[in-house]
Amino acid sequence: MEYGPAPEDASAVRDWLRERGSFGHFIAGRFTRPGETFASRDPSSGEELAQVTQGTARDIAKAVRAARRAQRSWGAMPGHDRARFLYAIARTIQKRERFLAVLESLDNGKPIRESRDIDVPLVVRHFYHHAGWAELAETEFPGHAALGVCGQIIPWNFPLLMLAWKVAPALAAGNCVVLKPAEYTPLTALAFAEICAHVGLPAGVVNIVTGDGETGAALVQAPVDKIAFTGSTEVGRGIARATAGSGKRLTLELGGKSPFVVMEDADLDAAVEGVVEGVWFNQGEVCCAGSRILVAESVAARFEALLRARMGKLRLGAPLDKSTDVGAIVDPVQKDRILRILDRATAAGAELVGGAAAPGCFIAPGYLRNIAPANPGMVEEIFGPIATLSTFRTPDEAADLANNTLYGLAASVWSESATVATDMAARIKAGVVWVNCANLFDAAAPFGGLRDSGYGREGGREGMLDYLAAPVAAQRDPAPSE
Ligand code: TXE
Repeated sequence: MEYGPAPEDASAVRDWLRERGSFGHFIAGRFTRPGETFASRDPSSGEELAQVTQGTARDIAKAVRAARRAQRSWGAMPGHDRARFLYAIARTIQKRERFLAVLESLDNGKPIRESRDIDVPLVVRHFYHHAGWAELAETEFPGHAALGVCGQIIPWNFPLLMLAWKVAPALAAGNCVVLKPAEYTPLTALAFAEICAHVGLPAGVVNIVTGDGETGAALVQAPVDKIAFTGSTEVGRGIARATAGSGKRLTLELGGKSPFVVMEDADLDAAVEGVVEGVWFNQGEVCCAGSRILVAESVAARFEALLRARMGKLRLGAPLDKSTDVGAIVDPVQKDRILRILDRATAAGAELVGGAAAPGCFIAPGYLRNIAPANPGMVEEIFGPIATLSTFRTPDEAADLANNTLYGLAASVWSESATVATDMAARIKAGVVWVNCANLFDAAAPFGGLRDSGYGREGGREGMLDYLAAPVAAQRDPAPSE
């Protein structure tokens, strides 16, 4: 298979951007005229890609009204008719896979191999999967109704995939949406808006309003029936406070500091490959990154030697270069944030191996060793290509260290013994635990966190239930005689 975009793919994206130049919002099935705009840039070069409109509270109100109008007929439509639109969206994305992958890598900085082989195929899979749920809506969820209008706020690390995780189940369940993409990466959401128009999705079912945190805050305040948020724990907490007592349904997918536990009997070569996928994938900008590596002391020296050798082979480079393993950090602000945490971690005594900053938005993969449990590098979500490496002597100690965090999003356990692996997996408090793998996702497998990592699930049946109101009978308290 030939990797990397052919030159004409990148030029098709550049032509598309040049033709549009400046984007308005997508409301009621059409693009509005651009208002006050800001630039979306290629983080690897700093080049401006397009101007995008900063959404105001009025824009949000207009989008919510459009969604409300559309929801009456969308929610009343038989599930198999809604499914036809979801299938059409999936097929169109599939046809435009290369275009969307290049656009995503330009806007976000991620390697083209990842956007093309992971992000966009998972997006397609998500829409196909939820077309299936739409087909089955009446039989699988009898008596359930759509919630109504859902406000959705997404981050910049997997822009189109996070859109798919939110939009597909909402639509399958009969809701209409107002989605706000992250300010660093709005472009694939705007391309998605064109796809909605192209497949003839009824006007107002999907509305996209671009902008920053202020636009997001306006959406949280708007008269919607649900807010679905993925982003930082700090903003998530603020949204929980802002929606408390409002009757709005809320799901939050927040940060993580997930343990990556290498037991004494693990296949160390496989575990090292797991680190590449679990920590250095997507520049480490992954909420469920297995960023705290905990390794059995008896094999730690061998594991670290293998890890260091593998790390040295990773290629830091231009996102559109087919041989790049680690691309650009999404924005200079995020790069500074990562470097500040690393400074505090080393000032507190940790030793940084690799992890050098390079000009532009680049940081080489690395890890922190000799790191104390209370070191900021061990406690805070770094959200960059830097892991921590520490050791344990017994499985009890491993479980204690794994759970020594306020987060609870994911974990990864490595062992050649099914018993050892599943015993450890059961002791870790996390929404998902992978055994002998890391960062594997599927549309049918619900994903979501515990504790400070948030609540609610995305994907599969549980994900659908988070976009449906319980049947009226189930909402009633049973009478004492029942
Ligand atoms: O996130 P924000 P930032 C973590 C990660 C990262 C840190 C900061 O540790 O380093 O957060 O990233 C919108 N009301 N994650 O500052 O601000 C914002 O416009 C409503 C983990 O970029 O949370 C964007 O669309 N919305 C994470 C989205 O929230 C608001 C992914 C996320 O941005 C808002 C991203 C407000 N008051 C960052 N303020 C994950 N779980 O995957 C901002 N937003």
